[in-house]
Amino acid sequence: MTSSSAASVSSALAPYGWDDAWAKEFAPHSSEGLLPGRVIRVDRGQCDVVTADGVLRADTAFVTPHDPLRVVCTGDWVAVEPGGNPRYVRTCLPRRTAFVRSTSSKRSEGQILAANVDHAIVAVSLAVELDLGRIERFLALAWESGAQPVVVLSKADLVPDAVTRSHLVQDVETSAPGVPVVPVSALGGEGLDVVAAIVAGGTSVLLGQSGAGKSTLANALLGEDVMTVQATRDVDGKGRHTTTTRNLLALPGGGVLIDTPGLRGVGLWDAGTGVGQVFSEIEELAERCRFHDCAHEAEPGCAVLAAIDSGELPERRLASYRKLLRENQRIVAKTDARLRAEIRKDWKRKGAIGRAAMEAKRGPRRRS
Ligand SMILES: Nc1nc2c(ncn2[C@@H]2O[C@H](COP(=O)(O)OP(=O)(O)OP(=O)(O)O)[C@@H](O)[C@H]2O)c(=O)[nH]1
Ligand SMILES: [Mg+2]
Ligand SMILES: [Zn+2]
Repeated sequence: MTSSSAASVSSALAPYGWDDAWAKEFAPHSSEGLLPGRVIRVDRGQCDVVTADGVLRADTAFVTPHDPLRVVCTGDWVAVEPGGNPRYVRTCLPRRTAFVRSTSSKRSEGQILAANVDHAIVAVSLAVELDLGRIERFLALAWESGAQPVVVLSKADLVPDAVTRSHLVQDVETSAPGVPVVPVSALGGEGLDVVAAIVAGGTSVLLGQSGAGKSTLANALLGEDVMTVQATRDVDGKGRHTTTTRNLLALPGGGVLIDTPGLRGVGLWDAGTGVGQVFSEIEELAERCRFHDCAHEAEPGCAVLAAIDSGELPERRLASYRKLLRENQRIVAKTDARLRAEIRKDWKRKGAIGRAAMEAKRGPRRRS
């Protein structure tokens, strides 16, 4: 039996998230003699791919065309050549989900930060003042990725006062409908069990600013110091951009974790749906406005303004919603609609397959 037999592939790669659906997706490449593997790190045109034959270094020139969103990324499932110098990645399997932000460059290209993730964990340090607008921005991209967003409020040991802490958690919860908000101390151990339970299922990516404690949390979940950690700067508490590559790690308790370098900022990239999900309570209120095209400015019968008046909806939320909608419209106007649609097709496909399966069960619905 060769090491590329189905059984050995599955036992070697299952800890990295390999399942029947990936096996099926990979089947045509298997008959070409290629090896399946998951990208655990990418740097400068090369990547490390975990396969049934161990971790192989491979060149991505074959699958890296001009489109930055097609670039092989940590978390991708790929088909690699069994040998060769250099050895090449030949194909990247269609993504189920992908976390994309726009680069800070003027051209606002999309940049993919992680592929095939089930949970997008936004790490926010409790050691510095909360920036709810930034959390909302991260969450818009997280929802848009197709993954379930989670907020981890890190360094909870630095806020020992229970009342203060619960106010902070509440503020974030108000800004994150439908998102679990978990205070965690990687050093003290608090909340780690909750995060461990979340990450045990599927693939999770840790995102956030430098110094938020992502790698410290990754090490705590791994039970050993794999990732390098560095103290934040004394002057302003900012991180030192310690982690420089995106690293995929298999967790001892099951599940896969991607640790990423700290982000200075995240720009929205075609995240209209995500913005709607971050502000779902406003979109629900808007359905009750008297006019269906209500701009919630001064219209009579506006349910959104009424909710602000009654104190149910913080005014900051509406302002933030508007700001992110405007930013998203600017980005969408600048990028090529056809390209966006084509890229989306890949990672929305999983959802489409799920829907098709459901329809097959229920019987087809009337076509419009
Ligand atoms: N008090 C306390 N400090 C923590 C905790 N988690 C992380 N830190 C500290 O925060 C600093 C930065 O931690 P890192 O894990 O390197 O942060 P990071 O988010 O990975 O940073 P980058 O790799 O630069 O993006 C280190 O000094 C950690 O010891 C925590 O739970 N409590
Ligand atoms: Mg780090
Ligand atoms: Zn209104």
